[in-house]
Amino acid sequence: MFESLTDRFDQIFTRLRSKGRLGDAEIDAVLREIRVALLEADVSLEVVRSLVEAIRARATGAELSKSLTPAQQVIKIVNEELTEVLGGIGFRLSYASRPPTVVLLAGLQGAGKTTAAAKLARHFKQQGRHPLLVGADLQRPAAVEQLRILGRDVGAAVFSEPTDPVEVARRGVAEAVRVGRDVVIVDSAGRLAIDEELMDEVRRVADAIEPHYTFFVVDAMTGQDAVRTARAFHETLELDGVILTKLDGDARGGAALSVARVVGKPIAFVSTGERPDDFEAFHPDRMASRILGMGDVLTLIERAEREYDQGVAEQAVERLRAGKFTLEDFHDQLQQVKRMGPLSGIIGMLPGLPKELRNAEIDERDLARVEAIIRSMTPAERDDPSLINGSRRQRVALGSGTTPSDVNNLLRQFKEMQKVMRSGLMATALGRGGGGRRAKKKGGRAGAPKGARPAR
Ligand SMILES: Nc1nc2c(ncn2[C@@H]2O[C@H](COP(=O)(O)OP(=O)(O)O)[C@@H](O)[C@H]2O)c(=O)[nH]1
Ligand SMILES: [Mg+2]
Repeated sequence: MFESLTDRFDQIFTRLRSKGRLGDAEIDAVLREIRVALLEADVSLEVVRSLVEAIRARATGAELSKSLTPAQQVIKIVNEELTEVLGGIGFRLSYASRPPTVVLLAGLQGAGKTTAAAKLARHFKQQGRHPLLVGADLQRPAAVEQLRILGRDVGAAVFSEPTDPVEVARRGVAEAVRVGRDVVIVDSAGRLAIDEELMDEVRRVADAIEPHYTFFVVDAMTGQDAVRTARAFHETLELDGVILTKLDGDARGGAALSVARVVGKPIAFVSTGERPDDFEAFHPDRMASRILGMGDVLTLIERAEREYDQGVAEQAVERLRAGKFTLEDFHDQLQQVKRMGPLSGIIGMLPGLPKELRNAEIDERDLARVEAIIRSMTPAERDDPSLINGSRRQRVALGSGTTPSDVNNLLRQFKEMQKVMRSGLMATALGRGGGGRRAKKKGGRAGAPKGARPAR
């Protein structure tokens, strides 16, 4: 969602690098450009001001390093200040010494609280905890039902009863104690706009259960409204962090850059879609370098570790080594990559990509076409594509809704790929740093289910 901002910084930094020395005039010019870029991205004015001033103070000060060029120094300062705006060292949750750890979600209606509650439950489960979801949104009859459905999806128990929100929250916590659940996530009611009644209700819920963590859930697509809402909730509740939702939307992203600063608490989690696993812990430093076009390799690696099935990966490496990598294996690998989310998102995390590539429209349908073609082949054909003659090609094309020349293209590309692999280069590379060894380190849990990585 920060693409346009990333492009702007890319331009600014490219110009900057072409300059040898940076005098006051050059620095002024750069700061002006940064200011415009941030404002255009919808970052709130006060945040832009404080950010630009912080950069100015350091860039014109005596903070000089011999090992960096002037341009690199400015980039480093911008990176660090942007990290600061996004919440500095970030959010760390420590579990209560006397369980349960109580978490309260607050925010406007439609912000994504109920969805985030279920995603949080899943997150805690991945960390080996036993969460209880508490449905304290009694405004809409369907709200508790929605929570129950989402809770079932992520395999978390849900508690609610048709009394009143404060009572439900209190009894939810008591229920967790009774049945030995170590995390309680309370989903509260929202309104379409801030009003006294709403604020009063969440305040009473918070007073009753004294949560260890109160998260403000906010829709990143609401722009400057998000900043106003954040301020109102900040004044009412003692917030501990922000959950930014709908980062998959095509907003300019400025609100995301403003909210943490406004409430003085870090962004703790971000939600990037409607699926339960479109949810990530937020790392200000990583996001800053992503915005500045410097990539986010750490997140990419983490996601790969989470989504990649070790068993499948190891098998592929073995088959590569043995020179037996078939279309069937290729198909399996495609499935794995797909689990990591849309390709465009993955590309955005790679460092140092030229702008054209970063912004290339990746057509996920190409991938779907390749899959369809492979699926339309018989196992024998997947194993040995040389079987595919004219009539078989016709059949595969028909079965996959493609053309014989699509089928041909895929087969040709696959042959090229196999050639590279047979040369042994890829197999050794993968064998050395790839899945095999890593899996052994983890106690050889080959085929461990998705999400089975140890808690961080
Ligand atoms: N695209 C997208 N939709 C989301 C995200 N989070 C929530 N939603 C959707 O936003 C709508 C409102 O979410 P809900 O959790 O019911 O909001 P609540 O009123 O705050 O509880 C639902 O349709 C969700 O599926 C997200 O990160 N991305
Ligand atoms: Mg809700």
